Amino acid sequence: MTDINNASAASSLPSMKIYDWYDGPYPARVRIALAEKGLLSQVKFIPINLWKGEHKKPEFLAINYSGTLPVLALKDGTLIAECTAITQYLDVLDENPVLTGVTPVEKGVIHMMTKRAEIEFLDAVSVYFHHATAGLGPEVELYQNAEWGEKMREKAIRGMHYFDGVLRSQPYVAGNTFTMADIAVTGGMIFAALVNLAVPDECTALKAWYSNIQRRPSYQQWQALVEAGRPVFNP
Ligand code: GTS
Repeated sequence: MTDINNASAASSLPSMKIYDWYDGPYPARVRIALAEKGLLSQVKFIPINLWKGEHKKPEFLAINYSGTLPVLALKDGTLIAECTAITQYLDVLDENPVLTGVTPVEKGVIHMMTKRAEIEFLDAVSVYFHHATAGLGPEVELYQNAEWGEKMREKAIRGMHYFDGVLRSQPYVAGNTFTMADIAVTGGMIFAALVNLAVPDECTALKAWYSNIQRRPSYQQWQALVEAGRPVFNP
């Protein structure tokens, strides 16, 4: 039987499109946020093939000047890029923010830790991937600086140690509850696994925290979406 209250709540939500790539670590941040908010069914995902460099083509640059995924497109034509901005938008849609904080202090700390997760960890892994490995391949990686990439690999490992230290004294990255900052560190862990950047053995608090995160329904829904989105190759 249809739950009338839920049906009307769902129909009052904007219909959304998200340009992303099925197993991308940054796209994972938004997909996990959508799952946490129970909004996955409100979104149509439009695949932009990173490996073919579709994100650097003029058609996509017109959608996001930065040439990165994900991008949220609303029915009225508004385009929102940047995982943090997209998550902030999604979190307040139902006037029940559970990921980005309610009080001024919560909002400030969560934003700080999210940014720190990007600067010290996730973005560093990304630069390592694009500069010190084959990255997306020679057709897409038009400029590489391996030395810079290696420096960013070291930075990412330092970032793992930093978050390990944070998680030794509190259960989640921004304090006592799961927030957008945990999702940002999760993006770093997903990217690190993709590029075989191992978490140092001594980072036991980070590893324990990640095991917890991987048990959350939102992470498991993300994994299921990755499997469902994996392109089928016909040899
Ligand atoms: N600051 C951006 C954000 O937070 O959204 C970074 C986004 C980003 O780098 N996205 C990756 C990308 O577009 C997607 S993925 O690597 O996680 O799949 N990378 C392509 C490139 O050429 O940098």
